[in-house]
Amino acid sequence: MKLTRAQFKEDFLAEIKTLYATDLSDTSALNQFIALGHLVRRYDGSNWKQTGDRYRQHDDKQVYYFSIEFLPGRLLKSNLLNLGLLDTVRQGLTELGLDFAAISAAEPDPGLGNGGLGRLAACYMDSMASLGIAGNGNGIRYRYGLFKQVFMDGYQVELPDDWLRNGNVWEIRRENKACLVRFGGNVWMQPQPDGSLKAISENTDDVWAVPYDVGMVGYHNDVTNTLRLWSAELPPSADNTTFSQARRDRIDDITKVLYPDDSNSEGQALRLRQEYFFSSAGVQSIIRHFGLHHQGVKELANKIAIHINDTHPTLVIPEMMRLLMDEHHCSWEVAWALTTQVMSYTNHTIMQEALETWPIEMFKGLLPRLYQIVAEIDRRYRVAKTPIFGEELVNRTAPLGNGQVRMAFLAVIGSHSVNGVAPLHTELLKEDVLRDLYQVYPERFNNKTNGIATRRWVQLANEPLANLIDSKIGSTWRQQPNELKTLTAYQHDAKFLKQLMAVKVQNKAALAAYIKQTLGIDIRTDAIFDVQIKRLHAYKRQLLHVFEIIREYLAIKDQPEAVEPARVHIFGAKAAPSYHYAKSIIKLINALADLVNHDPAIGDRLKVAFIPNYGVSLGELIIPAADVSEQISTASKEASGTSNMKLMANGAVSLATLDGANIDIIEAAGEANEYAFGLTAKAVYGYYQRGDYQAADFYNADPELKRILDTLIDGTIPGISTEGREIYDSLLKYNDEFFVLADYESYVQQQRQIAHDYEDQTQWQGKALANIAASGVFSADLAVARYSDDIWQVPHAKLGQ
Ligand code: Z2T
Repeated sequence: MKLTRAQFKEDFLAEIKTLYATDLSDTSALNQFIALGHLVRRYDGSNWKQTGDRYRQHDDKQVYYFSIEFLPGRLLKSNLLNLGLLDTVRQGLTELGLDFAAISAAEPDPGLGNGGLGRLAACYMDSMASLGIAGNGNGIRYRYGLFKQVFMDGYQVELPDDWLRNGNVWEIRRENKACLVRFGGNVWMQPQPDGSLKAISENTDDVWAVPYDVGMVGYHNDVTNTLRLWSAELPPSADNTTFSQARRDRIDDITKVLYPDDSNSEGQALRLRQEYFFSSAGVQSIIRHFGLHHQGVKELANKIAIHINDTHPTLVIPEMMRLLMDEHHCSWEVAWALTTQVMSYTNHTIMQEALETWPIEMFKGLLPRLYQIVAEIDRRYRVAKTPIFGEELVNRTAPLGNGQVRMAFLAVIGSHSVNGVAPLHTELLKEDVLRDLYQVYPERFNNKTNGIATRRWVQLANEPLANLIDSKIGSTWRQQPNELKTLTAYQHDAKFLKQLMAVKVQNKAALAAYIKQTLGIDIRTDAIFDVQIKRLHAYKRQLLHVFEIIREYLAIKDQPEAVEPARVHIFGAKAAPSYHYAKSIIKLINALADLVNHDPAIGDRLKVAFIPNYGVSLGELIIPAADVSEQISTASKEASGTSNMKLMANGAVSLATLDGANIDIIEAAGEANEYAFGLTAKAVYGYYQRGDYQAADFYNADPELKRILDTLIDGTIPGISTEGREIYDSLLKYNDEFFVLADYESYVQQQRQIAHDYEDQTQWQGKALANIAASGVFSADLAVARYSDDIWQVPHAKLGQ
């Protein structure tokens, strides 16, 4: 939109006056942020309304992206950017003597997700709006986001994330769009005059679902879509006498806090309540909105696509069946045909412990009507498929089995599409986790490689790089990410590579300042910034990275005179509060950091910085400063990864196993520009099949590795007597479930190569450039366009090839 600086300043000062009834000089950065937020809302208000009006007028097919997590990050800068107001506002504020960076840092970062899955949902919301797709998000407005992580004595301590303390400027509470979600009670089938049966629910525990809408602003296209987050409240009619305190608490608890588990399912009833709560409220509001503009239900599948982001929203399937049958008088057959045409499902992991199942007894008690419907889906599936595939396969794949409701199977059976998030992952779904269902529904399986919001992760997070790119290839890459490819023309342009290096050093200085301020560690900007940022998980193998640090430490101690480039190892990682082993690794890293950072013999040649409370905002600071991107999961375990893509787009080279999207990154940027190592997924599966992995063999065969492992238990690293032993035992006594020892040698070899290659900065920056240039293919815009074409069948803005 058009806005002069003078007009903006006038608007801003008026907003401050209205909101705070005081002078600008008397307001905090938070006050200023809130005033700016209000202003942005006002500037965007007509776009948001008109987008909804236009969708209604044109009767556009709507996509609903259901996700139990959304990690949008701070919205001020990205909304300003997308509205075309960033420079005007930044300059205007500067002219008012204000600090724009401090104001945007005052915005709380909504931590409504654990990691990749939640961030992916947010990237896709951005792309849907930017491609003009009628895309809506549907999720939960958690009162508390993912815990805030602090370290005490090197241990992780979790503090509540009270992110709504000062309200949320971006949301609109729409109680007029609220609906009731029913739990528990009992169901009986009431005979109807026409001879049919109607399900009647009684004595239910009713919860009032209130939506809070947040605008998702498209990039320079006047589109603002809606992310709808549901909050659980007491139904308005309920007074103190009819609702016990226990029942009030039960309602309050539903949307109180995000479960802090990444790739793990705890199986608690409250989580099932959360899942049904936002699935039911979402489907009810979709059907209500649809009903306003359409006569029959027949059009439903032409006008609505519902996407199930992992299994958490799978209950949308039986919930839609319930609504169509119980409230809109559809037959089972009609309801089922519509439901399966509407639904599509993305799987995000092959880790067995993350596959959701619910005990039938729990499910039945909490959701009696839904249970009847799931049981009928199960019955019909068995009847239809047993003659073709036999009883055994059908038993293995039916929605009900072993006393459990199996959510992934229900999701596949109730959808027309199921996708993995990288080619290897999709192949493993077909061969392993979902192989039996792949026999039944081969045509439903497809791959959609993940993507990232390049505008947030490069344009906003790394403005110096974005400007440098503009100076060479113009600025249309911001909408046409494939144009980044043309940067390869500068692969051997020494002047350009120097500029690229200067950008990196500038970003490193910003991160170094933060590390100095928060951790008190001095780091050199000419050091290799070796970065691993992701949830703490055994399969992600932060431990392998630790072994490299110990190796470097011992090498300097052994040979103080050897010259190697300085290194900084940077970690960001939260551990699930109940994940004991992950917490031990955190303690190990912090203890090692203590040892290394304070050893005078080491000086500034090696530093370890474990930055607490990693999340979207810290990612925006760390990623632009990275030289090396550690993507070192055991091959086959990381479905895709997305930090790998963000780091690549910012010119880090990948030190990577052949896992998830690493494989595709290596192919896109060229092998010569990455550092691949380790067992292939095939080799890992080979070990499983033969059952002949012997971790101790690697320990015994390699004296350097043995010495490193021994530091865990011999007192070399102070303060880890319990954790060191536990980790040591996980490798040798329990045979190293994630093949850390098997991959050690090839990993270290690549680390040595990196140290060597980094010395030649021209060559090194050439690799960085190759990564930036190849990163366009991992843009979320392209990923969302593929979902739109292949799965949702909705139109979108054109993207060049
Ligand atoms: C999650 O972030 C991911 C998978 C999950 O499986 C759960 C969560 Cl919270 C249930 C991650 C994958 O681990 C990662 O490889 C992938 O890139 C990301 O989802 C987005 O697809």
